[in-house]
Amino acid sequence: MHVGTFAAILAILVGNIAHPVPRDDTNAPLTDERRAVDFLKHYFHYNPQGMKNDFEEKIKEMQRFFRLSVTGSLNSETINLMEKPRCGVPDVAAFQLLPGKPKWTKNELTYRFVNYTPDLPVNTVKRIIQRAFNVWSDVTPLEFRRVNSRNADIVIQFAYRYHGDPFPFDGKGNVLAHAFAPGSGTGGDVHFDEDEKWSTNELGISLFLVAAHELGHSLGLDHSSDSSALMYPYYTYVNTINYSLPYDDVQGIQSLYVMIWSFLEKLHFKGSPGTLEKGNDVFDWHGPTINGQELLYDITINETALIQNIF
Ligand SMILES: [Ca+2]
Ligand SMILES: [Zn+2]
Ligand SMILES: [Zn+2]
Repeated sequence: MHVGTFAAILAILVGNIAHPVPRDDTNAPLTDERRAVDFLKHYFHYNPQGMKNDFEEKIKEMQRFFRLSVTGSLNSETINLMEKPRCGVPDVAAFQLLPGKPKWTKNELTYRFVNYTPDLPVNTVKRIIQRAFNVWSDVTPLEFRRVNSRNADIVIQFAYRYHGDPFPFDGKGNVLAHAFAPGSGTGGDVHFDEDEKWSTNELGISLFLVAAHELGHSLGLDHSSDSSALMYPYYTYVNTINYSLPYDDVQGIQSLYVMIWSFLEKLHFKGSPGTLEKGNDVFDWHGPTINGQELLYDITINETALIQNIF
């Protein structure tokens, strides 16, 4: 793209700041249907020219995903949800038909900051992001280390509007952040919309909650339709003091990175079930007991039951 074209697009966007949904390139106010088409294209891979992608069917798919009443029509419940603050990552992944999910093949990952939000002190941002990483490292074998080198696995950036990838931010509200699935290049990277007011509490947008959600994508998780899950696409403030990762997310991340494997390997060496301490974590393994064709393992981490039939 020529620099001139880029500057022209930027000028159009800046001129459109008053419009809540600036993805459109005309000055006409968006009708609900136009807005819904944009929404479905971005989040549900709706292709208006496609053979099977009937608009009504896509609305139904969206309503099913969010557990709304499935009417296929643009009722107020559906329109309201489309306009709430949320993550910019699609709800239905483009690579859904490919076998397997992208995940990191090493347990020690590095991250670096490109910049910091002016909304909070630098040390507060560092501490919040570290806490957001801890949410995931607490329940997996993953470990995260902040580095300054350019080739960090996860690159964290605060940006306005166009910022070098095909997913420009949209000004204050609606899209808050996005992240890329594990991989090289931009894989794992997290971008926050600097037009949001980032905060440590319910005034503004909680940087901790959004960061923890986005890092879920960085590690390979998709969106969940469980509205209590951290990986639910829409933002809801919950108290972040002593934050505990919801069960849906624990299950999700442990289906990708199973702490149990290294634990069981060690126990198999010893040839018997038992207890193992790793850092502050206490693993307990009993079994197997036989249930039909299945071998059941009774496993707890810090006295929380985790997985039973893992083989
Ligand atoms: Ca935004
Ligand atoms: Zn998301
Ligand atoms: Zn981006």
